Amino acid sequence: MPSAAATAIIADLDRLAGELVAELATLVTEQEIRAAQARYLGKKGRLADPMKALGRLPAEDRPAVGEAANRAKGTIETAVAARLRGLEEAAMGADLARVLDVTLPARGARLGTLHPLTLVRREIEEIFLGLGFEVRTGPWIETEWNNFDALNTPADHPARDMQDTFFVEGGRILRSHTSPVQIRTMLAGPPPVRIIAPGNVFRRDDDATHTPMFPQMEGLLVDEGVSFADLKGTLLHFVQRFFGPKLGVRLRPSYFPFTEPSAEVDAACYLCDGSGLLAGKSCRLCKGGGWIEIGGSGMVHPNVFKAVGYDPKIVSGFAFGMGLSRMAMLKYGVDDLRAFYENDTRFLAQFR
Ligand code: 2NL
Repeated sequence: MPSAAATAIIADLDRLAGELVAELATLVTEQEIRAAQARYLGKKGRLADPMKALGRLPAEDRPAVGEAANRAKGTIETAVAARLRGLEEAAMGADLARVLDVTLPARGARLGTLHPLTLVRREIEEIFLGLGFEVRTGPWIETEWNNFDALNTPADHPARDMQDTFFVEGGRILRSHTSPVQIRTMLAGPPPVRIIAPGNVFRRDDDATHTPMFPQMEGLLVDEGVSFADLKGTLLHFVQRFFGPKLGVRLRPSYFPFTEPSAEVDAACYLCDGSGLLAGKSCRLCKGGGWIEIGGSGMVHPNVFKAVGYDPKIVSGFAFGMGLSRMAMLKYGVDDLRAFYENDTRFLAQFR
């Protein structure tokens, strides 16, 4: 028979274990459960006092109280382990219950589109590559000599004014046309030359119809016996490939310092087929004239050949230039130049 003191300790241990088991049922997190375990089984936990009392009991009481102490510890540890396992299983269950439909088709990656000015440049490049021209490019920052002097443009020409051209440090300028590319090409080697020079050029203009930077494309062909008829035939081929197979070309007398004779280039209006009439009314593209202006052209001025060391008595050549934004506006029916530079993808993604 255990003593009364032993019986009281045994009852204490059993009661404490029962209390913890009851408390465990109300706890939610692993942290709370482990804290409760420590509150009972820890060094200064609630089971510490009855355990100390065990040491002061007479030897004959110790086995029964020791057994009760082990039982209480076991009960607590088992209950804590069961709760922790329950938590783990609940977490695993939640993970498994997550719905992941792997048969759902993926959202397709949106493909970008090429800028309309890039599309137009490439299309024009293809046409001239087909005629045996090469594509050449050059730097944006140029010498005044490459941009003006070599092109027979006198020192007092308005284009050379600070109001019209961007001057940068060191006496250089932002090229105002791509002609310096042709000058560099001729300086670099003998004729024949058949090149087109696409690229951005810069002028001090900024309003509804002018941007300070705009893309241009020039062409140059130099050889022996090149005539004005070769110029017109080349432009006619270009217009028919770019705008439509039956359309004509019109050359109107004009003036550029670097060509003589010089001509503005018109293409027959592709919208009204050159008639100026659309559904009985004046064509909205050519305004009834039947022609649309697409650029300038001419026979290379002898002074340009002299500047690059070609002999104008032996070689002749033609050159032409066009604005790529104008080509894109005509081709795609865009009526506001600024749309090309606003980076609004609702506009840009329409071209492919
Ligand atoms: C236009 C007019 C033109 C040229 C560009 C050129 C280049 C050399 C020699 C002679 Cl290296 N000419 N280029 C000639 C005539 C017209 O462009 O309206 N461009 C948008």
